[in-house]
Amino acid sequence: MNVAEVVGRTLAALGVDTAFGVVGSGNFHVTNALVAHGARYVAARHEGGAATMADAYARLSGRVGVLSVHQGPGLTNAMTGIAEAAKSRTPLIVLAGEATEPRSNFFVDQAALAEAVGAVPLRISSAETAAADTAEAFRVAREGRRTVLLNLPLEVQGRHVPDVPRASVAGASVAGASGGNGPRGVPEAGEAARLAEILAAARSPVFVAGRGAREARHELEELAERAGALLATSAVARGLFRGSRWDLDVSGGFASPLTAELIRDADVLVGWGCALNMWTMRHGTLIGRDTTVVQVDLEAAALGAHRPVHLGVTGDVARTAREVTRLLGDDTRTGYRSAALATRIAGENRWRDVPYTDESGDGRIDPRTLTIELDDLLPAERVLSIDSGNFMGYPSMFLDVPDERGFCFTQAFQSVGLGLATAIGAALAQPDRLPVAALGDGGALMGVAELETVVRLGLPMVIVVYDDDGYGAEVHHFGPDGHPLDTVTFPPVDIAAIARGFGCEAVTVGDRSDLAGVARWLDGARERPLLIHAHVSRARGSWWLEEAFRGH
Ligand SMILES: Cc1ncc(C[n+]2csc(CCOP(=O)(O)OP(=O)(O)O)c2C)c(N)n1
Ligand SMILES: [Mg+2]
Repeated sequence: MNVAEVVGRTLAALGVDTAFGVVGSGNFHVTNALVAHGARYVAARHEGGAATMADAYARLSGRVGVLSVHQGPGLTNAMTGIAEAAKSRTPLIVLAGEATEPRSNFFVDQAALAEAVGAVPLRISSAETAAADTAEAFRVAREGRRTVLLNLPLEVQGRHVPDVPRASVAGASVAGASGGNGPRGVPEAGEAARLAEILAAARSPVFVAGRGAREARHELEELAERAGALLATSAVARGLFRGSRWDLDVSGGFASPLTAELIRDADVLVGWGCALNMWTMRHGTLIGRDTTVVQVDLEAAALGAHRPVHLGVTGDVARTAREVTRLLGDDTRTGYRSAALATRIAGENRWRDVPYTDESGDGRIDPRTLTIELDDLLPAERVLSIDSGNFMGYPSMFLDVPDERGFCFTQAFQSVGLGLATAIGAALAQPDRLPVAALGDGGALMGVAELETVVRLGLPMVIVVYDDDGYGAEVHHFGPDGHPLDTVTFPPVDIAAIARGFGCEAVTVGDRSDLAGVARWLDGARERPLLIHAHVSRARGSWWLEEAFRGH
């Protein structure tokens, strides 16, 4: 057995069940070894797509993701997706062939590339250490929640490895591959006691749960019940409290007027595994002047990193919530939870409950109307993935999701073009749900190669393209000041025809009645993916866009 085979075998033994990539000579053998030992390999059409598929798959399956790329350009093509994964602390292993000879065309400093985007560079250094190096990469990815570049030098890959007993390949157990977020941090007693005191005295507490709280719904709901707290999430944790009467949905730029009002009126705001960054807190405007702000995070360095907090608690979210619940005792406080407020939340909290004037006309549908109609048409058991752009607030907030595994938001790097690949990874991680991708025309055309992947995999996906013939984000940002817009506007493209060329079904939507074609597809066998090419009204920018540009 050679080194490449040992790497593939070791990862499969550690529980890796799916790998994404584009195969060239430098990752051919390692990819085949993964397959030979039971993993599924998903071929993408561009490494950028493959990286984001692996990222989304990891996020929605709770497993360590694996990406396999050729040395040099295979890796550079994947860099945007790797940066997104690294910023999101996705446990991901990037297997890359590596040309170590500087005269090679494929040579580039791969370790430096990884470091530049916050990924951890590691290398298979010898035949003797191949299994241990691989297990270490897996450990760093899973336990440290890091994106790891595991370089496979070409001259090492083919070396013979004296047979390694199977038991020694794994530095971690197979079951660990589907485990949670890694080490479980116990909060320091004084910090937990202080948080209990603050909550015991709170009149209107709100919890905001972020990525680090996605495994802790139960614990947070119990504590919120004792404290009388309302529940919100950051965008990446959207859906976590779905079904609760006290669920406010997303805090931040996407928050509905009622959600924003209730968060602003909180006397205590607790961020759980949540950065409390400019997005989630709308540049701080969601924090009232007298609000006591608390942050709970596994990593001490995260506390107060984005804004000052009155109390920082270093600890695992579930553990900390359990401990604070115990300290609060059996009393249940009313806090923020009045019957009148429950009625308001039920009737006013969703964006679709907010009245608006439909601006459809001249062959263009109002994106709000389009999305509300789709919310009614599409089955509730869905997994929703969103690209970046002016349009993104509409699907993010008007399309409901069943829970936090029904929403995939690859926006830490704010890159356009990741949406379709995100939807593919999400679909494979949640195969029992209808995958829905929401894209702008810019993002759709940037990532269009992966339509072939959707068709080839037989995914029953609905792809909604909000087409305004341009980069709406830029048009609405610069247009009002009279700047020329020729660099950000484009002639119409028949995206429906392009989709049919790839083997999708497609409907073109210019007004509400065209959505009958969507209903027909849903009632049919759904054998081919459906692309909905919607010409959307473009007279104004979306409500959250101005917010976004304040962060530039
Ligand atoms: C990779 C990348 N390139 C450029 C940008 C800058 N950018 C932000 S939004 C946007 C427009 C995207 O257009 P589209 O997908 O059609 O969405 P729209 O804004 O029109 O709704 C661009 C180019 C970016 N964020 N990421
Ligand atoms: Mg556009």
